[in-house]
Amino acid sequence: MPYTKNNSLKEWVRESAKLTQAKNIHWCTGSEEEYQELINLMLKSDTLYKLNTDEYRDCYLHRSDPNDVARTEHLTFVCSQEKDQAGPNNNWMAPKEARMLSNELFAGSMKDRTLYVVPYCMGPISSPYSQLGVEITDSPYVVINMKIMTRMGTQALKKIDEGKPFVKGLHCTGDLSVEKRRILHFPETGEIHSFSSGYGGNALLGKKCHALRIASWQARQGGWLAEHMLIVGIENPQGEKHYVVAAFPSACGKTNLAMLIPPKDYKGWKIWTVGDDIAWMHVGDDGRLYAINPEAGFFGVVPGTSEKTNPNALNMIKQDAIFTNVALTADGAPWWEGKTSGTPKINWKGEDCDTATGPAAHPNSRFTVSSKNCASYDEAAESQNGVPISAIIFGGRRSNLVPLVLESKSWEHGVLLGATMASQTTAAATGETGILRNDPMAMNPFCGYHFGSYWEHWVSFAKRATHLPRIYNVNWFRTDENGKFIWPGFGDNLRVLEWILKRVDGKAQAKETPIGNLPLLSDLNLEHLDIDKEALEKLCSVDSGWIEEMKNVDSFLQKFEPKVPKELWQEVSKIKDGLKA
Ligand code: OXD
Ligand code: MN
Repeated sequence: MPYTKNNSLKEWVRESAKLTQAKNIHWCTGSEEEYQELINLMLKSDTLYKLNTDEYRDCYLHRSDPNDVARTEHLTFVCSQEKDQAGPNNNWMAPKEARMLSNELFAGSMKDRTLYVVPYCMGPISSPYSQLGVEITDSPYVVINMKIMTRMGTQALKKIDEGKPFVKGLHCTGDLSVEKRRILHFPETGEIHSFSSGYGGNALLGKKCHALRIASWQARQGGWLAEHMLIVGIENPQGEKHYVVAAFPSACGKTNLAMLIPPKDYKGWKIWTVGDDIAWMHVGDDGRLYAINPEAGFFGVVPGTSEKTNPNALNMIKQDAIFTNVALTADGAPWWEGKTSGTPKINWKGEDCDTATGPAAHPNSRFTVSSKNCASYDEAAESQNGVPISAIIFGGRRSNLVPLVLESKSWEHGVLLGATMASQTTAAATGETGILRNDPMAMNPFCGYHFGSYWEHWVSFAKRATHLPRIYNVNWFRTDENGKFIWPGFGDNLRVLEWILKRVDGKAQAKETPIGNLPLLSDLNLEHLDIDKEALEKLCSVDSGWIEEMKNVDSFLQKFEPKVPKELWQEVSKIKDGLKA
């Protein structure tokens, strides 16, 4: 065992090796040589394939077990001391019972396998807002992905050796059976136990398990926010730059929005990408909210990525990327639905492709790539203090009712907008897709505690910060009577962001309505946009369905009583009164 001054780490690695009966222990350094050695090991064992090197430099494909391709929310538990703390939004298991089950599952589970110790840092290595963790895993796939997604290895271990606290994550691939699969979180002690899945959201423990479920719990204690949000900088031709954060449920376009290419008529505008999935926000000395991205890479959904939807992503995955569950062309290039070149020959399961029997690439196939590969990467992603936030955006996938953009009237009203978000389900989690479900702040699968207390925490920022950002709700997904999207989306979403920033700077008007402030079409830049003005008018007005919607809001919030903050009920009453009037 290498020298680590941290006795708690030493002891935990020793205990875990004993429990799992691992054959070897490998302490990860995070070096390039180590990455290459693990790649070679996986190539040899046929768990990784090298892609066409002319088009894709140093890129690889991994295929998952077909029943392990997405997050499994029904097998994910928050094991807090009190059931009530986990809330109705989480599955709960008593910590004692969870530890007993975990001991049974992990006993002897790494026999004949190497146990990798993966020290990592979430956030810039020297930032006071970053956090450390160590993942123990038997999966080389997890190690190479953690190397891309986090600041992994010696640099993180050095901080842990200095005595800094760290989250302990124990992961084992097991036999990948769903019966034995459990993703257990112990928020009070900062521990995660994940068994029988190799899928990113279940197995790369720095991501959803640490940076959202455990971190959201810690953020409540520490007076900060851990959110499922992208962070993007928008610079106008005058050189003025604003950062916004935006929460959307999984697979609803966060990656596309984080690195969008401005439309052709937006000459001189620039987009800067800080993060595409998670934001940790704190109040700065000046009373503003600042955000850091705890991650160092993107674990993005591949299908749909094209020259039209996300040219930056299309380019950034042409080198040093790991693909999971995409299809292959005859010449060994990756292929996915939405890719405009090539033809699939082998599907994501490794079988001859027959698109009549299903998609060639899995709908939740992914790329893993360093943030620095992205042409719009912002150096500010390394800033120790993070970036100042001018607006917070919530958005869901709603085919009707919810307008293109809505501005909240106050912080509390904005928290209600986030708390009552709903969205159609996607392939990022197992289960039926396209079902409308409530997804407050896009945190339904990720908030590590009771939503009532979480909203109370959000509301409390009205007292913690003097210069809070304005809150907005957007919906790119409204469809017309033929089921066609009304708003073009992708790069054109900058038109909506521009309106938001004009509002922030006091340079645009708004229509005040009971549900919030809506844009005047004259304030939206619609030049060169081929869009039906009548449909757009509808998209920017109050739909008659809102009276019914407020009944749904009511019954949804009731589920979290008695912990719903009174401020949210007051906002509900104001909207209902306004709609009646
Ligand atoms: C993700 C997710 O992988 O939200 O980011 O599922
Ligand atoms: Mn996500």
